[in-house]
Amino acid sequence: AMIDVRGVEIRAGVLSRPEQEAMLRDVLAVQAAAPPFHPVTRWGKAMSVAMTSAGRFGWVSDRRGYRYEPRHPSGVPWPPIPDSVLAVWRAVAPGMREPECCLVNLYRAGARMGLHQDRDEADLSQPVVSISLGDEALFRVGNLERGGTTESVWLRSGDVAVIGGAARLIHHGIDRVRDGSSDLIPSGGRINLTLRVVT
Ligand code: MD3
Ligand code: FE
Repeated sequence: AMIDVRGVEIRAGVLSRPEQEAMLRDVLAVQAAAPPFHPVTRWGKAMSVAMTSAGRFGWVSDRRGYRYEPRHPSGVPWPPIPDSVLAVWRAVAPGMREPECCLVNLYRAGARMGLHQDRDEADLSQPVVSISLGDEALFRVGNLERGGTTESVWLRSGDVAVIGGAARLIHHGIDRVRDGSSDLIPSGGRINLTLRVVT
């Protein structure tokens, strides 16, 4: 089933359990090569979500601000985006450029992501594709401008969201994660993958 929340297309249950398990193995290999870290904002506060990336570019933040970088903070290049993940992009974003970044967001109990826009990418005609694995998360969608009303929806393991067109610059965030709601990830928690064209 597909639901549309203010232009954010959420395709529920796209990935089968075996597909989720295979993707999780690939994402754990990415994490082994590029260990997750808690980015620090310009104001010196560590984010509650741990992050790493795969692809030509990864997203980093520190006291200098946030940006895309070709290397993990350790100096190693980011590992390639797994084929299992690329296959989802190609299926839901046909005719688009190939993704250059797969941002891996790791939510343990209590982690959240405040309302924000994704606008660090040079080509905003390219969509963002999001894949949820593990525990359910309460996703909030706002408006193109700051403020106003919001709508919330639960994202579940195996759901894929496609954000393009006018919705590309909408405010969005994750309010909370329902601890223990999925048994996909043995250590618990939630993993969200976002695929983006960066340049
Ligand atoms: C709507 N991640 O990494 S994914 C992010 O679940 C981010 O980790 C959230 O927001 C997460 O930037 C939400 C769904 C999503 C991703 C990108 C979007 C929704 C979006 C970009 C524009 C509008
Ligand atoms: Fe975002």
